[in-house]
Amino acid sequence: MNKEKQKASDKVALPPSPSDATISFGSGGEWHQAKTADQSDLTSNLGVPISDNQNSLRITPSGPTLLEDFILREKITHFDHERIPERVVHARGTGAHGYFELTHSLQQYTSAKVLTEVGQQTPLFARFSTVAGGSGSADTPRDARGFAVKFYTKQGNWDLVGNNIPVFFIQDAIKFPDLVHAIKMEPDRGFPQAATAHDTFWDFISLTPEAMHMAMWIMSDRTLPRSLRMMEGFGIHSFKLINDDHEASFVKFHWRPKIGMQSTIWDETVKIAGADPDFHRREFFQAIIDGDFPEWELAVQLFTPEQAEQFPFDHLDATKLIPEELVPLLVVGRMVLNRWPDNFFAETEQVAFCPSHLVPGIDFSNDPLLQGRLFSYLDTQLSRLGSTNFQQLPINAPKCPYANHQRDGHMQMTQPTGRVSYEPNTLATDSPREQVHSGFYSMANEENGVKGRIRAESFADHYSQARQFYLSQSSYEQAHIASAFVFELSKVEHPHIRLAMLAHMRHVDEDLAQRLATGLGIAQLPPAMISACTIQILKPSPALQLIANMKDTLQGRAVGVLIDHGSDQPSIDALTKAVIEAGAKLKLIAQKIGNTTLSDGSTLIIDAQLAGTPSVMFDAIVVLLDQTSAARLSKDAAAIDFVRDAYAHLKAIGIDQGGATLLQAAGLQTDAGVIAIQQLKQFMAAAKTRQWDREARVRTLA
Ligand code: HDE
Repeated sequence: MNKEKQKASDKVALPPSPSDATISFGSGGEWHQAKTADQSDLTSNLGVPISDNQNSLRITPSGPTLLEDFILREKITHFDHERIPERVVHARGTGAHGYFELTHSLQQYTSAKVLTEVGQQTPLFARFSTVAGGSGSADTPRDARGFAVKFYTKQGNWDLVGNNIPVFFIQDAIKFPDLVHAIKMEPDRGFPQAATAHDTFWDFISLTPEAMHMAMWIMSDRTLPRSLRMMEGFGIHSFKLINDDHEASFVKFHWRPKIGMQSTIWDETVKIAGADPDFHRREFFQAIIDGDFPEWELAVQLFTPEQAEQFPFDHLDATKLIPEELVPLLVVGRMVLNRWPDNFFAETEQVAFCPSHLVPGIDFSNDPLLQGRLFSYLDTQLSRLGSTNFQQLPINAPKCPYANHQRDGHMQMTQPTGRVSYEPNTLATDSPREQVHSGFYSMANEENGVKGRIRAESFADHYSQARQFYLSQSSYEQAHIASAFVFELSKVEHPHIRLAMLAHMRHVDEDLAQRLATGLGIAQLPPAMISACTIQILKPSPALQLIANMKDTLQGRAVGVLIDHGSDQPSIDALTKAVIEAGAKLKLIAQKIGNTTLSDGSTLIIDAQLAGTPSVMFDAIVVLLDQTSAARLSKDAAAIDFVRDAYAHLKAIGIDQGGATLLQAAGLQTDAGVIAIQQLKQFMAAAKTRQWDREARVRTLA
């Protein structure tokens, strides 16, 4: 660049944003923003007004930038430190504010006001997450989902930090770092991201018999939720409830989605990850913004220590669940999420959940996994948020009064007054004191016996509930589980790992083991793994199924309608009305966004472009085209994929004659789920579910 040219370019300031109406140009190409009445002055962090936020301080247009420019340095330094360490696990997440309303008092069991004051609304913040991926990973890998709720109760914060699966991989906290290292990207190559389909994960699982029950759950469609508001949540561990008389009972917590559970299927999930990596986050955001508030029931399973003695498993073992048929669920309240955070970082990122955050009337059990978690979360917050004062961040601070003598530390935000910072004292009679009667009470347990690194014998049964889970599933779900195992183990490079998994599966179900062997091209099953105890024959539990427990509703779901110029206006009208009445959303898709002219000459605004909106984004589709458009779209791969995928993903497809032409061009047969749109009622009924019977015709399952 010659000197003349360089000088000219030095003078060119950044172009103004076209959307910003307040921008005006000064002489010589510089520009400044004229302030409107509702804008405040731009200042440094110390309140110094800033006159130029576009140019750094330099000597001559072609000279160096000066170190003296404290405005530049402050801005860049702050920017350099914008990121905090992401969560070691559960890094990818999304959260929302809401409330919990108690509908049934547990007064008999607990003194916790949040569980005894019927009608009381307790504010809360909930965060949902995947476990394995980094914070920038896609929303829809096959993974357990975190389900963490922070209740800001009158008696302090209570964090119920659970998952969408009622059991866990391991029994003792000391194994957690190994599990997580095995699941995450392999350390030498830095992949795969957010996936269990790799050697280190299955190597670890194959050497960890206690993980077999969880392995069945994660290979099921439970790990492919259709929406965050369509999944269950579980506290997993047993906790204790303690009443006013200091009597204890055990409790397990369950969240049940109001609109029921729904899952995607694997091929669809993989395609969603490409089409919209923010699929869950976006859908959740939109539901809240639209006032379609996600809602769950909170239910409890209550049981006495004496009842627990009779269970055919140890409830302190987090790899076990208590079947609902054994201890029924009692619904005690509901959670409604009705406010999106103002700022993702300040709230969703900085929220710090700790299972050790309990309130009076609730206590821990001796579950060794829970016991380890009581240490881990506080410790990890110190590393992530940098200071013991993370509790003072608005999202973490209690909403009830709080006071103590803890002082100072990094980033202390409070400014206590007075000379007393200890207790007891005589110098400040109004300083905080213990609450002997209403304060947190730890259950007076008698513990005696030998100290050691102990695994209880009652924890030795690793296969009975894994078997019960598998045998409780419908044939479609069993086929999905078997196919997921085959998919994952086919990605494993070491054959001995596959064989070890088959050796475990023989205890779950011989037929399942054989299906996996066939799917993996293994001619002969290996001998079964040695089991530390006799495997029990437990009754199947229908409550563990997904399909049978889906609700007969289209609420919260989405119907995609492919139209074009000339599409039939009365059909679109009738369909729109029916979908909205059913509590679902309807999206119009066409080759181009903008306006489309319909059969009657009226125009409609298109919601989304066909090439960028595959049918995986919807629960059911409709194709309404005149014959000219149908002929044109029959030559468009995006349109062919739209219907082919919907068909392969077992969705209801509504068609008119043009739709039928497109289906024919895609080589699809009609079946009970392909419905003429004149039969609107029939289509709406089919849209609520998947066409399970179609599956055997469209895909080879294990
Ligand atoms: Fe966590 N887990 N975990 N975990 N976990 C974390 O805490 C840990 C476990 C769960 O949205 C970390 O703040 C140990 C079971 C959720 O912010 C960390 C053990 C369950 C979230 C941690 C477990 C969970 C976490 C990472 C074995 C289901 C996300 C960042 C003893 C009941 C919460 C953080 C959010 C997060 C440790 C096992 C659920 C490192 C040591 C079992 C939902 O502290």
